[in-house]
Amino acid sequence: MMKNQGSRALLCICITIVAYLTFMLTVVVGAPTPITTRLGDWVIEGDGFAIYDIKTDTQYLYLIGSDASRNQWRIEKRRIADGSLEPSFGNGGVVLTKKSAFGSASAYSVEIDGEFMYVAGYSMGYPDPCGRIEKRRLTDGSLIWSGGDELCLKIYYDIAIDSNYMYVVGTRKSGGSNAYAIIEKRRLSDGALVTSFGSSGVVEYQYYSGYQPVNILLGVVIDDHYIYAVGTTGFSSFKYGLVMKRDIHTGESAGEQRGIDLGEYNNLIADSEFIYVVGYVNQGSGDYAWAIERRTKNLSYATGFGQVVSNPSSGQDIANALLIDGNSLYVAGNDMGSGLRWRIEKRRAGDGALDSSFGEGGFMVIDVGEGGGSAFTIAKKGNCIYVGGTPWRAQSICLANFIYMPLVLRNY
Ligand SMILES: [Ca+2]
Repeated sequence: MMKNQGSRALLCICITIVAYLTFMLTVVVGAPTPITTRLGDWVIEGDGFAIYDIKTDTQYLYLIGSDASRNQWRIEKRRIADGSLEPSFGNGGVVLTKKSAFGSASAYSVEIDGEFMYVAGYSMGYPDPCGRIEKRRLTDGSLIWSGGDELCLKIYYDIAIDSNYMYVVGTRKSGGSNAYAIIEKRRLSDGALVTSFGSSGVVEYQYYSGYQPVNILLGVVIDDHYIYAVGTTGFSSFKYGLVMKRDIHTGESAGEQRGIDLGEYNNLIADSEFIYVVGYVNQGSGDYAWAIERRTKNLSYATGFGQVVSNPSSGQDIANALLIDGNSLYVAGNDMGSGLRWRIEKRRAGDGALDSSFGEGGFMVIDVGEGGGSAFTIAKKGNCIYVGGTPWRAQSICLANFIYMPLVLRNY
């Protein structure tokens, strides 16, 4: 009996001490310390013209875009830890594709699976561009196959993959203009078109027609049943954002929205319930503002927030890319205020409000030097995000996180 009473007394003392410590720590720490943001451990710059997409796996970043001369693709594999090139990939960490004989060339989008990368873009032909897709091995960058647009009329802007297929979006030229928005479904194994989709593997879409129409898809995501793609439709002097939903097997339309605002949609992501779309809305008089939209999978504006407009300057501010992480959205683009600079915003996915714990009240502006530039892609791994754009530059931005300790104690 005495022994049990002694244990109980000890237990009581222990509980009291833990409770006291918890109380003291809560008092000392106060409200949870806001997450603070710092520039990450490394920045790389200067090797090419533009980085248009970055993907991550456990240890590496894969960066794609155009080389300094802007007439061939540049693909890099870098270590996440320090940003250094991985020497076993390509030539010292870099793959440069064959130069275009007719002008510009650029890779715009990359997707990776456990073993391969799938890169989409174009290489200028004569007189029109040739859409191009390459499948390469992640370990060494070796080419498995390349293919795409044999007729040389297309530009591919974005690519999504599932376990067997790729879905590539872009535009087909006609009469010198970006006349048709396109979606192609191809096999990952050999790049062949899947003929049961659309017309022999291709969906072509034209809302505005006539003299020099613009119909382009710039971003694509998929779920198990549908393809969601965004872009623009109109003419060069007035363009409207375009959102399309298509059956993933047949390519048949399952919905469509043409934005109420003048502007363009540049990219999108999806979670289980919503799609999130970014681009710009044209405010008139040369003033563009970021547009960040949340739509249901029926493409209508979601309740909570449908559209947020962010206008950091009176110039042409454009949002280019985004990612979702838990309940947060990170959006990357440019800020035309006092020159062209990268801008990154962190917003709450539920209501679209800026998350004031990030950067300067919810956003960061990065001066990328003379000549300026824009952020075109954003990826995340652990507590760091990786942003790439023009000029050729990849920047790590890390969240120094002091929030966990008091929260863990409060859970007790
Ligand atoms: Ca503006």
